[in-house]
Amino acid sequence: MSNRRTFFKAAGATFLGAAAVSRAGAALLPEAVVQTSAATQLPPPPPNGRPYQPIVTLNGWSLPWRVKDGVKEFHLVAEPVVREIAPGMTANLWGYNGSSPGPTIEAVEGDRIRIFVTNKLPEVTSVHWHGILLPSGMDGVSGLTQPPIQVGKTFVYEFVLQRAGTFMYHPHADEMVQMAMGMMGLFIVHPKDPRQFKVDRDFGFILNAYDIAPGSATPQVNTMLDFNLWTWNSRAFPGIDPFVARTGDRVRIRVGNLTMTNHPIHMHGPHFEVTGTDGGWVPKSARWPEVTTDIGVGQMRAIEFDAVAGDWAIHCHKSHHTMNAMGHGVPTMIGVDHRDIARKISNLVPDYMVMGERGMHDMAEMEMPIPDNTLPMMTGTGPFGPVGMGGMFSVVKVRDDLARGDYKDPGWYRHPAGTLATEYTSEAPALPAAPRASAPPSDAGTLQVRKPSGHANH
Ligand SMILES: [Cu+2]
Repeated sequence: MSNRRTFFKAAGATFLGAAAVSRAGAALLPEAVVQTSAATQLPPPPPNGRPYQPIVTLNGWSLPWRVKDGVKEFHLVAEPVVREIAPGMTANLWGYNGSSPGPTIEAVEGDRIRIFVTNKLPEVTSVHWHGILLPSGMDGVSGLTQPPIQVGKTFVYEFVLQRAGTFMYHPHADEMVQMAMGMMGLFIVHPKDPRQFKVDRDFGFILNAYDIAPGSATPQVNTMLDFNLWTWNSRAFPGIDPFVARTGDRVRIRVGNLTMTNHPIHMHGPHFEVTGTDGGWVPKSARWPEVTTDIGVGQMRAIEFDAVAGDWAIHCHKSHHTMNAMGHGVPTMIGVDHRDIARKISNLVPDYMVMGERGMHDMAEMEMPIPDNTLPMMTGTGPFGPVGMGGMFSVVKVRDDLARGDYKDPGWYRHPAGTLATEYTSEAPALPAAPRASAPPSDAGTLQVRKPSGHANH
C-alpha cells in the first residue's frame, strides 16, 4: 500500500504534475495512482512532447503514466471499490485504481505501451484490450491466450498501438461476474498527427448497468436482462455531470456499451454525425447524420456536432433506462380509481400511498418512504421543477461565453426573450361545434374536428 497515493482532491478538477510521475519512476513498478471521487477530473496534460488533445472522461479520470526506455508504462490495480452512483446511493463494486469504471488509458498511435495489472480482487482476473489489434498473446483472454492472473499477482502486457480510435478494456476471466461488478474502462488511442480528427471538446463514457436491490449496495451478478440501475460510467442521473461546451465548438462524444442490451442514444437540439465506430474513424464522405444512434452490446460510437446555445437533454431513448431502481415492478394504475380502497388501507398502513392513477409524473415530486441507499425512481430538479428522469440521462449545456478549457457546470440556460414555451392565458379560440353523435357523417371526405370533452375546467 505504501506506493499508492491519492493525487487528486476529492472534488473539482486537478492537474497531475509531471513531477509526481517522475518521482514514481524510481520504483520498480509504476505508481498505481488512485482516484475515488466520482467528479469529472480534467485529464493530465501530455508530458512527453507527443501532443494530443486529451479527452474528458465523464465522471471519471485519465490514468497517469511514466516513460521508461521509450515505453509508456501504466499500472492498473483490479480491486473492490466503493462508487457513489448518485448522491444518496453508493455501491460496492469492483473496478481499477479506486474507481468503477477504471481510469481512461490515453496514448498515441505508434506508442509502445506497457501495462502492469495487479490483482487485488478475491478471485483471478485478466484484462482484454477491447478493439485493439495486438499480438494475440497480449489479448487478455484467460485460458486462451494467458493463464489467469492469480490473486495478489501482477501481469504485464506490452504492445504497440497501431490505430487511432475509441477502445475499451475489461476482464476476460469470470466476466459475467466481473463486468456485472463494474470492471471496465475506456482506452483512447489518439492520432499521431494531432491535427487529424481535431475537435474543441472530446468527451467519453461507457454505458453500464447494475442490478442492486433497493436497500442494498452490492450488485446481483447473475442478472441477465432485468437490471434496475442504468448508468453512464457507473453514475445515474442526477449524478451524471453535464457535457459543457461553448457555442460553435465542435464537440465529440465517444460512447462504449458494456451492458447486456442496446441503447439508442438520443440528443436534443443540434443534429450530430456518427464519425467513429468500433472499426475506427469514418471517412468524412461516409459519415451519416442522426439525432439518435443505437449502440449495440460491445460496440463503440463517436458522434460529433457543432454546439448550439441551450440546455439539451441527452439520454437513452428506452424510457425504462431513464428510471432508477424504484421504477421497476410497479403496477400500472392509470385510470384506476382506488380512492376508496386507499382510504381503507391507510387506516391499516399509515405510509401507504396511491401510485400512478393519473400517470406517474406526481411520483417525481412526492416524498415517499424508500429504503436507505436507494435512489427514487426518477429525480433531478431543473429550473422549472422536477425533471422526472433518472438513469441514462444528462444535459449538454452550451453557452456563448465559456473559456476554452472551462468545463464547470454553468448552471441553467437563460432563454432569450421570446424563446420560451409558456402557458397560454388569453381567451381560448372558438372551436367549431362537435358533430352530434347520432348524425351519420354527411360526407366521408369532410374533416371532422372533435371538441375536447370532459375538461370543464380548461
Ligand atoms: Cu438504454
